[in-house]
Amino acid sequence: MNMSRRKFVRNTTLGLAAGAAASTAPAQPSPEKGETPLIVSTWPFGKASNDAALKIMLNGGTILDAIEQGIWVTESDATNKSVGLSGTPNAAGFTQLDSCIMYGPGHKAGSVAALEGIKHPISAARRVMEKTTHVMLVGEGARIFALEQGLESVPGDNRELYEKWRQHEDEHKHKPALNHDTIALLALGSDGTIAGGCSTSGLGGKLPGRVGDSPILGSGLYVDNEVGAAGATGVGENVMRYCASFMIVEFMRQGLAPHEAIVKTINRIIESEGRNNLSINFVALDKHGRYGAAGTDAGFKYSVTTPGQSRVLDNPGV
Ligand code: SD4
Repeated sequence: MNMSRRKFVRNTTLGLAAGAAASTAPAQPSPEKGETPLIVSTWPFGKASNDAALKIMLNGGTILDAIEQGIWVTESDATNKSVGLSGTPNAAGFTQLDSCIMYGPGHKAGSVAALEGIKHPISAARRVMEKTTHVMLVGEGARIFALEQGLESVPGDNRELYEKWRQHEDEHKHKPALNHDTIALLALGSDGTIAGGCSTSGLGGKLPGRVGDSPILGSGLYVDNEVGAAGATGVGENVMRYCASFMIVEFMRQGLAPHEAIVKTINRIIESEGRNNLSINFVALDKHGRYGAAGTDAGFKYSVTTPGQSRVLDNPGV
């Protein structure tokens, strides 16, 4: 395809999608004009990670450094009870972490699950991708690998935090969004490269060994360099049974704008489940620099950052 035709196709696609998105999601900001780098992440706490990631990219760092070090910010935040070692422990009183990273070129990925005592699971996931021939390591094997890689480790458990969580367990059960908040962070570089990362301590009080959607490629995160990327937050069991991030990217491949692709995916899951109290929320961006988000949790918010602005946006709903 020559340059002018490519431009025409792109502009036409943007125009059609912009119109359709506006009719289904009035709260959604109109698609940006492809400003890059573009970073989109889940929840308001994602903004600090986005800002760190953008800084790295603007200073000539790689998109993978941006993803990894951006997520470090949230993993290091001791006030965050759902990402990193400060995350709410499992039913045995230990915080087990799930994380993955995907790099568009070459469709590369690394992942760790049920990882204990490692400060930056996103770094463990990146090392799996870059230093091994495997894609996913779990449990003690993942921990030993991370230690061998020289990653920072922290001993001990979070029993005190677990006891506090137990006292409010019922309340959390009725408000699932309070119970868990993963960071899924997606980036589009100015050269068209797409990458993403995901990190979480998962559901508070989960059974030891329980793995959620976040480290499962295609569920908590999916990247396709020709199309875009999507990431999830919410009840992993309701995401991973549908490969929801993969589904969103595939709908974008068919021509839907990110928000439309998310809404279509959520509605398919709602229809299949016969209920909408699923606590499933997604962010997505595409190759053109458009982004979107939506979820079943009214309180879900997301963060969008470009060189022009960095902001937290409301869930436009489904
Ligand atoms: C999980 N999806 O472990 C994660 C938790 C989460 O917002 O995203 N919370 O199921």
